[in-house]
Amino acid sequence: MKIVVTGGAGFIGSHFIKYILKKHPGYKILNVDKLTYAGNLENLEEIKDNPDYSFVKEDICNRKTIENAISGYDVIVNFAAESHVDRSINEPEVFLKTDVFGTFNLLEICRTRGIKKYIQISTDEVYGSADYGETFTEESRLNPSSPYSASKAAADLLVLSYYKTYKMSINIVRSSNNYGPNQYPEKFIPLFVTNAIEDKKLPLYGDGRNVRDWLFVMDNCAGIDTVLHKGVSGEIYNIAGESERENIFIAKKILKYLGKSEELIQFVNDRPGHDRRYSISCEKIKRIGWRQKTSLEDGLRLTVEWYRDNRQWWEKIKSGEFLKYYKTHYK
Ligand code: NAD
Ligand code: TDX
Repeated sequence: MKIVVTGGAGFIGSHFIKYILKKHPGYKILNVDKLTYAGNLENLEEIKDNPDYSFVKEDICNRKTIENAISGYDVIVNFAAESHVDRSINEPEVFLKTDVFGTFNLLEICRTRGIKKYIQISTDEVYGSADYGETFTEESRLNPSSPYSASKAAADLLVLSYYKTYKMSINIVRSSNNYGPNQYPEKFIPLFVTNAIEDKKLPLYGDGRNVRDWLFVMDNCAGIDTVLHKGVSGEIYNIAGESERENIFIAKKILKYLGKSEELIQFVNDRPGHDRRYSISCEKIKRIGWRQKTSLEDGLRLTVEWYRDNRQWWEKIKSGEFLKYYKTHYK
């Protein structure tokens, strides 16, 4: 199989590329990534010379170059997105461009160039906040809260329209919150782990009791691989971590693993429109063979150890673009 992965230099995309090359020897992967602040070729260092892997630096909004590069490929798996909710609140425009128009562009490329299959990497955030006791299935209504999740929901609807109108073979994968090595340290877990290592405060939004469902990144990659090979065209598949925890629980766990004081936790102003809880059912993807392998306990410990042992990876990031952004918006 010849797979185009867009956004493959980011957190989940880079793990997916490494996962596929290992699991399916002989598969070819072309990574198309604009290398925004979140794209990092260091994430792919170990496979950069693999003859089955190639890379093109390009924006998914630019049709021409991508059309030429992807000739002969079977499938596009679209990870490329602006992915951070807080940034979407401060600077929403680029979310519309990449997450909506970029998706449209890739769909048009598939339609006009006869690419056999398109997989959209979406998110549980498109369902919006779940009440306590409520769990969303793939049939639940879309009710996004932030410009980020609204742009992802818009993209999902476009993808579904290409299935209905043009009979294109598509799938949509909606996963819960991923965590693991190589996640950009603006997201909750890597921000809190790296701040704790540096003895900096951990800024916990609101009352710290918002609930997220944590999924180890490799389990998500395995789920996407399952959909790639066994997904029924036109279908949406949720991938859940089945590990819902309040943010304060995760913060305390991180501090415990690192042997740091809970006094590092600092309650700060809440995120506007902050979804209280995410909860999705993953019974449908289980029916086509996926099972989670890594418990939150094991995954979180491994993740904390990775950040402790790979300071060179995140120190560069935290002193560069990230610091500039943080100073503009938070100080
Ligand atoms: P990330 O921000 O780490 O990586 C995004 C990648 O996309 C980067 O390499 C970036 O350079 C690239 N990119 C951004 N704009 C681009 C453009 N216009 N053209 C080409 N490349 C572009 O994101 P992530 O956390 O790895 O998320 C990947 C996908 O998974 C996203 O679509 C996101 O919505 C979805 N998702 C993420 C999570 C999560 O917890 N991280 C959960 C559910 C779904
Ligand atoms: O500094 C922080 N303090 C804090 O309390 C940050 C960055 C976050 N939080 C809270 C907000 C959320 O309740 O932690 C929780 C997780 O926050 P994020 O890591 O920003 O993730 P979230 O907003 O849940 O969105 C993530 O999951 C779904 C990803 O960023 C999305 O790309 C994905 O679609």
